[in-house]
Amino acid sequence: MVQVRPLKSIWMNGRLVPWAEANVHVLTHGLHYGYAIFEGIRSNATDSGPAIFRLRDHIDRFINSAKIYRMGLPFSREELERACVDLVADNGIPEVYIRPIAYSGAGEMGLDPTKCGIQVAIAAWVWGAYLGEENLTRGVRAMVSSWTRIDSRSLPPQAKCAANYANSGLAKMEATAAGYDEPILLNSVGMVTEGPGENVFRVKNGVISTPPASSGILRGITRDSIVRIAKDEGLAFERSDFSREELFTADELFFAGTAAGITPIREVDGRPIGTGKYPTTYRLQQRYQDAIHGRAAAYLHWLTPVPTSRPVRA
Ligand code: PPE
Repeated sequence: MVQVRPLKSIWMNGRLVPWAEANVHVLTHGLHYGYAIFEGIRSNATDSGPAIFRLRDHIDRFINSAKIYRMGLPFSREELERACVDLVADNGIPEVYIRPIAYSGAGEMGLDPTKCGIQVAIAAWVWGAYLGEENLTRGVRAMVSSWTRIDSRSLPPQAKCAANYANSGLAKMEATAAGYDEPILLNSVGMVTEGPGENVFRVKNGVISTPPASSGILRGITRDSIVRIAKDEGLAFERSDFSREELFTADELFFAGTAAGITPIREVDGRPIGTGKYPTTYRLQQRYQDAIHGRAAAYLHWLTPVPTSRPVRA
């Protein structure tokens, strides 16, 4: 958990407002019923200034989440993209986590959100490694959760809806209360899905695998980037379901997400994973770092530069 340090501004419904003024009413509909969709994006420092990683893909996913929830977004894709760029530029810090959120606003209570206006806000803050800086090399200790991951029949996991994170939160609290760093959730037929805020990857006999979208996961943009990088590196990759015991017998396991980056998993349910060395994980981690920091020509098209008129602080 990281204390959020206030920055300068937050984008709310079309304009930048001072950080302290970006408030909502306690009767905000989305707060009561979880009717909010959001994104998590990162801006990173590169040699030619700050750049937002895969902005278009994140905004596209945001728009898809809105579609799934019948939310009419009052802003276009281009307006939302520009808002993210303006927000990073205005706050003057190159390395920030960007959080667009759309939610049903105050006005009517009751379960039908279509009577409430849709509000859109975008905030940014400084967020280091989600699962701990030291765990980027050491790896986290995970446990398989007793909570079943939500699925498309109840809460569609492919929509990044706030309500999904109540399920994630139950699993996360269970894991931390039991002395672990992070849970891994299984679906209703017992196959591995994902972490509470990251996708899961396995390496076995030189083959990298990750559960398919049909297992009931968020289609991660980091996940997609890893698939592309693995291909480019000539590594064998497949989308395939795997079970709990296949976690235990993996050579390497790792979590992947915008906030978490690529974080090795060193233990599951008290069983050490592989030999405790993560050559494939580190190799992907290195290439991913190169990609997000503009050091890999092949992935420069994933970056949206943020124009800065003034010197920026790291
Ligand atoms: N699964 C879930 C459930 C998930 O929340 C995320 C992102 C991912 C997979 C990975 O998706 P992507 O970031 O596109 O590679 N989780 C966000 C953190 C949520 C939080 O606020 O906590 C994130 O990484 O931004």
